[in-house]
Amino acid sequence: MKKVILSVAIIATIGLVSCKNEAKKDSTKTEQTVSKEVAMTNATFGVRGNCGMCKNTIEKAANGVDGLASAEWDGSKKQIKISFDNSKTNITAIHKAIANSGYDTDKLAGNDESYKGLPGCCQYDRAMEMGLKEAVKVDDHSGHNH
Ligand SMILES: [Cu+2]
Repeated sequence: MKKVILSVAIIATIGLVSCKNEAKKDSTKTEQTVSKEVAMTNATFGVRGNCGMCKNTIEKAANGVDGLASAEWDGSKKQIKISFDNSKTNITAIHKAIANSGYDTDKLAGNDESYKGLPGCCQYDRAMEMGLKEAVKVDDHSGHNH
């Protein structure tokens, strides 16, 4: 009976050691990813839009640009945060890709045909403010108590 307990303990120890080794490998991987990201150019600019579907369309358009690392549109600030490899693309190409999908950026007007093809809820107000410093509440009508 003691032998059984002992061998279980040994197996458990081996298991722990191998887990530790795996963890070490993982941290090396993470460091490599971080050093890659350092070479990326980050930018933020205004993009008009309404909802989660707009977010998908805008981010998909930006991500379609070769050299784009990440794109995140903030619906409450009406702006996009991007990260890209500036040896492969530039900020103007990203503005163009978003405008082609029908969305206005703070530099380029969205393509009219694409805008008309957007679902009704996504046909945003083309005069709305974008690139806001303070987040505005989206689709929230509970704050009308003044
Ligand atoms: Cu939408």
